[in-house]
Amino acid sequence: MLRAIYPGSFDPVTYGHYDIICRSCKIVDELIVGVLNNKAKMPLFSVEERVKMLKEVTKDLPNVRIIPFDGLLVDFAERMDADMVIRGLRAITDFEYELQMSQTNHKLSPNVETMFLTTSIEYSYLSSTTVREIAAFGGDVTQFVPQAVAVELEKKMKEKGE
Ligand code: COD
Repeated sequence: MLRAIYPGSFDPVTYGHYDIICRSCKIVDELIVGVLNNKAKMPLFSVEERVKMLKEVTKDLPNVRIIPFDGLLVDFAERMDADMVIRGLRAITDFEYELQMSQTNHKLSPNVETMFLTTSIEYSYLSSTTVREIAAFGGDVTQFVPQAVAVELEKKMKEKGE
């Protein structure tokens, strides 16, 4: 039984994240999408909202679970009895941060291995930050995020008066 954690902020989940989720859940028996609850990062969506969107988007993937976490990723991985952490790699700009993170996590807990999946070409430019910015200026985000997320983004921007 191979269990992996795919951790992130997912603020909000994009087609880039969804692509990594779909590809990962074919490799492992169980994929836990770990949603960071870090209020210091001042996310646009609360952790509950991000979890709800991820559950909606992954509802047809039977071996995927969505679980919020706070604190250290290695502690979460241990609690979940995970065999590895999966991360997505877009461009060389991701590499330095990801390398540092995987090596730090490995130092903190030698049991935690990180596996990288490279982005699919069609999503290599895509990030939650860009999506939030497009939505804030009233742009169409439907080619970047699933429909359910686009609806929540529109609601959120109206709430914020943007
Ligand atoms: N294509 C492919 N992959 C993508 C795409 C895309 N278009 N967009 C994003 N991704 C990948 C990212 O590279 C990442 O692997 C994953 O999807 C999630 O991305 P984000 O941006 O939602 O999440 P991050 O990078 O902000 O998540 C950071 C963590 C929450 C994992 C990290 O901060 C953490 O582990 N925090 C807990 C505290 C801790 O343990 N700190 C010590 C770690 S060194």
